[in-house]
Amino acid sequence: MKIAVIMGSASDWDVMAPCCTTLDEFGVPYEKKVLSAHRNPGPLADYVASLKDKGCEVVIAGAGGAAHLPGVIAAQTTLPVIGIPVKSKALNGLDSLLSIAQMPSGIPVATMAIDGSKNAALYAVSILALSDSALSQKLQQFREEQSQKVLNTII
Ligand code: RP5
Repeated sequence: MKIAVIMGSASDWDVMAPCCTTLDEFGVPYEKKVLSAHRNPGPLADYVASLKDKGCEVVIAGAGGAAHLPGVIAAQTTLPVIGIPVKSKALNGLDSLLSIAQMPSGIPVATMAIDGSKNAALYAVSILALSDSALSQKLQQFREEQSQKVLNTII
């Protein structure tokens, strides 16, 4: 697998599903896991430690509320980590967004939009495409098709 998709709770799945669908569309092998930074700190650490040996090159992590999951993962690996702030009930995801975006200097997390899991997949694909010319061509084709859809829109 090339990408680990980690979410803090099964309740995040509806938001994370478009990420997995997009990775499927690009044919990128990934593994998805539910692991909470605060409920499963030990198993999370073990899983993060196992990623490089499995061939993982990018981690995508979605969490809501006090969304420390992406930062906790980034603290334990030099793999690039992409964070998805999941919309929360209490604060509509502003808490998740700020928790993920405001990482202290030294441990970066690339932060997507609230519920922006499709873009997380596309960003991960663009990282992998740097060293995979077939994937790079697929990404270019995706962009061209997306552009054409807009140009073909009749209102
Ligand atoms: C976070 O708390 C999860 O990522 C989820 O977005 C939120 C609520 O989790 P549950 O209480 O539904 O398990 O850790």
